[in-house]
Amino acid sequence: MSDKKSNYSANNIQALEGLEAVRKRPGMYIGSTDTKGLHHLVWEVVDNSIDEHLAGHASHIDMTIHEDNSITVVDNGRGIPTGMHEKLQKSALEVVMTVLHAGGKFDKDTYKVSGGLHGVGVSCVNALSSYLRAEVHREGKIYEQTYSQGKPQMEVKMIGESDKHGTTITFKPDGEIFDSLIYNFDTLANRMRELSYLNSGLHLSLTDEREKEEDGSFKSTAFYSEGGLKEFVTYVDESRTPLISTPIHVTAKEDNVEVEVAMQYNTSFTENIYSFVNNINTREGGTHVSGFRRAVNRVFSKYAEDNGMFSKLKFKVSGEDFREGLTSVVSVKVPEPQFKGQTKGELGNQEVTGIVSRAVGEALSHYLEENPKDSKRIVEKVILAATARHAARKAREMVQRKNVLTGTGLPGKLSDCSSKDPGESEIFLVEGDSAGGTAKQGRDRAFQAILPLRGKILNVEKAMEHKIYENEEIKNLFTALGVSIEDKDGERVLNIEKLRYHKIVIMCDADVDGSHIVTLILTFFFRYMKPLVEQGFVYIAAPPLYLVKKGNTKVYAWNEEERQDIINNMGGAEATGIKTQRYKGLGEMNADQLWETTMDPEERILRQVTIEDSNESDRIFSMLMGDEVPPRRRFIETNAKYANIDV
Ligand code: 0RA
Repeated sequence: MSDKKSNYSANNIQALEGLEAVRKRPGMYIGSTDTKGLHHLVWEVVDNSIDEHLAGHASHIDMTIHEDNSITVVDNGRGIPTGMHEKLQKSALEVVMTVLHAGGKFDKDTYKVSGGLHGVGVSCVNALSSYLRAEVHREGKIYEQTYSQGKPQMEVKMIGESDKHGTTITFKPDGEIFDSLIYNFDTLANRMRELSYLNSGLHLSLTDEREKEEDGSFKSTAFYSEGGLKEFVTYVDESRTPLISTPIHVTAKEDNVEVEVAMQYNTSFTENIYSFVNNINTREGGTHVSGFRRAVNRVFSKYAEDNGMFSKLKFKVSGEDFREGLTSVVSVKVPEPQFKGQTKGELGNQEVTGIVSRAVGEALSHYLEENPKDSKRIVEKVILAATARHAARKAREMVQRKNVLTGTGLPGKLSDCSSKDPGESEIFLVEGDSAGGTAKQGRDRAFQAILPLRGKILNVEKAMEHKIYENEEIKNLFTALGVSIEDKDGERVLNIEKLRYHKIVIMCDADVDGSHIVTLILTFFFRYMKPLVEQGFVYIAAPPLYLVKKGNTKVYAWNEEERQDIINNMGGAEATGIKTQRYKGLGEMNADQLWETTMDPEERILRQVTIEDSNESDRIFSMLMGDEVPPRRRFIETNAKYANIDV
């Protein structure tokens, strides 16, 4: 067997299960069969290619979306082994592609790091594809095998000679399994950009054969980062004003755990931590994030105390104050990660806390010693944060105490529903008092509450925290919803135990001003009530744009295409007694119309707000609502053709 010399032998593969299990319960292996699951297939393949990069063998990963929504991933790694697997008497390639859990994760020594959350192997992708073709360039030869629903359609075949090495996988997701088969360019591109920052030195490209540019070439994009996470923080902080000249960058390795951290202070008031374990975003943080925070608190406290910088303060500086306006990316590579938490998005390995804390602590201490000017700036900002937090807390307590004193504490502007069951209750946040009045008449008061909001609510991206709690509209929101912010070990947490409605519906005009107001409200939810968004309680109402009338027949249309269809169905051109009314605002509808089209659960369209990609959402919010104008203009120019920004 020709694989003898390499450190891998085909026999290391442990045969586990057949692929029928995957087709029977796909959700168990890839999470879901919606578009999320569809995209998951791509990352399963790419994970393997990245592992080749981490093992020092691959420098390029090129992805193509074909016209029929099949995907090709090409890497220049070692190539999947093709030698004979003695126990199974099959080519290793066939074993990797058709036996569950076999792909790449045979034994711990073959790979330093293997995909954490994904890591179910390319065989899963094979099982869930109507067609898959693997091409391997290895040891001077080209090999091929094709499959259908995971079953080989031929023996592994040698089809030519090659002086290259690597693996090419083409697959078409199975329509019997997935609800949607359409790939989203931006979803793939965003993750590839992230992967390029997380794996410096790796070239990634994406080509979309479904779309042509003006010059006739296919739409495509490429990512490459030399500076890694240092460039990542600069990218996510594009719209914020930096406080220090360059990001602080930490790299270290201890006990086979690799640590890379980059941090930048900016003039904003929010903390942004992006954390990753083996390239996978850990949304719920975990031991690596704890280690990072511990080091930041420890080192900055000591530095400020040693230099007498906190001596005049009348209150304690909390951990949160050290991280206000801090954007950081914490990435660790751990050989055997353990994930826990609701969505398995939290790292559990205890040993990692100390390793990250030591690495970051040491690097930060050095940094503070060597950069006295920047260090002083940071500490001054921390003192400002502590002072502001002190003021915010007082403002918050005032608001919350007042509610207790005035009995129910519900805002006067709220027209509440009769039901007290949050599960069936809805609240409509309506732009302006007049539309609020119409909504109040039109609603079903049994389960629908109305809270009118004054025109443009405060832009929280630009305001100091205590100003936010003093704002009338925002106070009303907190009390109407029944949620409050509490201090827990010096951290702010949103208490939603007493949430009064499980549907919070933002209802604004379908015009430019209306979408601006939606964005302002969403920014507020994203920054101050994120758990409500994460748990799926926030929705956007979609009022119709047109009413088409012919005699006594009235039909609503939500876009131009629908309007045309309706007109055609009514028997032709507008000129024959058919009339179209364009609704510019909610105010132009009467109560019955608003109920029929926008509020009636049987008829209405609600868009649920989800945080598909938390990092990208954060960047977009800070760009749309923050200080810096050029990135905002660029964003609006490039996205102008999409009328709605779907968060
Ligand atoms: C099994 C073993 C080795 C590599 C791979 C699988 C592998 C899988 C994929 C999937 C896409 N690209 C890939 N590249 C490699 C180790 C090979 C060795 O030790 O020579």
